[in-house]
Amino acid sequence: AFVENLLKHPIFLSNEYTTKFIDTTPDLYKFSKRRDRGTKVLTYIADISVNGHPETDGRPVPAAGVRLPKPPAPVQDVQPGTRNLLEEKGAKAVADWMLEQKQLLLTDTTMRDGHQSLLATRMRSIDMLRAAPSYAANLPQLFSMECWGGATFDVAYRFLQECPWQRLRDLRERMPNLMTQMLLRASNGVGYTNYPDNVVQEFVHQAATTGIDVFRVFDSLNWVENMRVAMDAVNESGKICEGTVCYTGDILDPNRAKYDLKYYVAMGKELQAAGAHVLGLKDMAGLLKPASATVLVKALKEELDIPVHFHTHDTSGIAAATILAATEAGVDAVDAAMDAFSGGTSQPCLGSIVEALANTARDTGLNIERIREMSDYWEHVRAQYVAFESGLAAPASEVYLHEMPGGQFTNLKAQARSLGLEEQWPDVARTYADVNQMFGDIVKVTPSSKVVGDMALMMVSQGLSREEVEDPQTDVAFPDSVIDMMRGNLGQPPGGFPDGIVSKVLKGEAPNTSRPGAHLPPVDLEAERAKLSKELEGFKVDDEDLNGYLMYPKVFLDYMGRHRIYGPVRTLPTRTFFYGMEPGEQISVEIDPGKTLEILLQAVGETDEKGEVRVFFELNGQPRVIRVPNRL
Ligand code: BTN
Ligand code: 3PY
Ligand code: ZN
Repeated sequence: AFVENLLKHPIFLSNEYTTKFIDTTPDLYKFSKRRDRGTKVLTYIADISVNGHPETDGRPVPAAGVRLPKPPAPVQDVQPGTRNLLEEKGAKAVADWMLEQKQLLLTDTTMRDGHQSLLATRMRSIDMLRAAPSYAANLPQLFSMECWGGATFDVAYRFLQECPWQRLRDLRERMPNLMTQMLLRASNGVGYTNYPDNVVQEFVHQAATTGIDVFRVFDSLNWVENMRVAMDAVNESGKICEGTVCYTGDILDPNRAKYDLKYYVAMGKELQAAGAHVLGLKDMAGLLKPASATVLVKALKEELDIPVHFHTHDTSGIAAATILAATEAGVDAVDAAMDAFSGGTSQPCLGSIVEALANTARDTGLNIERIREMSDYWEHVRAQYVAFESGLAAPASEVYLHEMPGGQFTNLKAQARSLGLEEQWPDVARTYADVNQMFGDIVKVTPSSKVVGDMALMMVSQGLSREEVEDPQTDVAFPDSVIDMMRGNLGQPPGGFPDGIVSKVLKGEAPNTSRPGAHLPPVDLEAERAKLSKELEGFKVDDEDLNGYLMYPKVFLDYMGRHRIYGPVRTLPTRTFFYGMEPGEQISVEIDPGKTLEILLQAVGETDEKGEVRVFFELNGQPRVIRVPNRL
């Protein structure tokens, strides 16, 4: 029964989050269609003020003074940046320009991987959008702003009750001179499974239309065959295709010969031939050591004609040394997070890299004072999200043992805690490494990393060793994600999965070793649009909505259901969104450009016999009473 429960545990069901409220109160859903947006937002504030937000319940609370942080003032008019070059001369010209530059080019990851790796991806659009104009004015030398894709897409709908497309559109508008960058999981889109080819193509075209300039495309098993559809779509859209190799193992360790220097150079060449303008070198766990970086970057620079863009995580605490080694070896661009969002499972510290290279041949040209101001803003933003801090207090050399990606490390720790396995964390880490070997030593990055994590948690919770799992005599109930991967539904790792584990997991069923997209029938897009529109009672479904629905049907529908009740809650200050308001508190909320609501919460009444609470507001000076159920 324990296994049953474990496999049915919400985390295994890919974090599906059901809102009991809507399920049990369908009337409210219908009723809400007719309400105005102001009333909807008041309903949300009333509900959270009375019942709290389910996601911050029992978690640390921000300090009293933390309200709406103020971004640095723009110090000059917006100067031309990389985006202008892309618009004027095209993707190839940007790549050529990168090769000609002496300075190290920097991507700021704060708005994507920074908070994905430190705050469980919970940063809300309002905190990004307020900073965006200051980036455009004060830091026009940045190579790009990583601000979209990866886990941010579904977290926006699922947990933040906002539309990821709108976030992108708004950011694009506020940073007209800077290239936006996204992380795309190739055939897995921004999801956890392979999608039909036309779904991937549509998604890429929409992302390019809404505002992405640089697409970092990777495959979670480093299978180039599985990346072509996405890469071709990027190239068709005229945007920058950063074909990416994921780094694992250690090229200098003779015991990890599967992923040696030759392997990476060969994959780099394959990606160049497949149409990559830039080679992404994605070290998602932060395993590339300084000495290995020297060798690897030098080889890639010698063997390839395209620029190299390096991404790493500082989990081990040594990533800055690796960045400097890569810089010395001639890497063209690197990723870093603004100081307040750097270090630990996130990227290394942007300001420190700028300082370290000042007055050297690779001086970044970025203004350190502008960076400090920006980081000060981010520090205040981060303080609003203490509920989502992982509490990782120090660097962890253990990462070289388990090889968990930065974004997974703290997540898996939290999952282990919620399963009562916190004490056994070292065991989880060792088992994660064992599972990797049992699966044939694979690249571990979303979604393959989730599969390894599911398996490791299952083994530790049941006290199963690798030997027992592999023993044909023991009966093992494998997690669905493991069965799915062994069937070939995520594609193939180099050399394939080991026969023994495949037949044990599939109980003799034959796996599929060809590209999953080759046998997934295309989706009839207009039929899906019509179906969705019907489901939403005639709502006009635009291309962005359709693409969101195709990635995550249930998540999208749940989002739309809540949207009808609560309206544009993305415009609320982060403190209000997660904690509601205190009696006597007043906030300004710009629900549409130029349309601001002044909201004062006057008092919260007693719970009546129907179990409802009346919450008393003033909205733009007019009294308003909102009734919400007391669900505590
Ligand atoms: C989400 O589900 O995306 C985040 C939380 C929004 C849920 C709101 S909180 C008030 C109301 N009560 C629920 O149980 N759900 C909604
Ligand atoms: C993602 O796919 O979300 C990642 O960040 C992988 O590193
Ligand atoms: Zn990363």
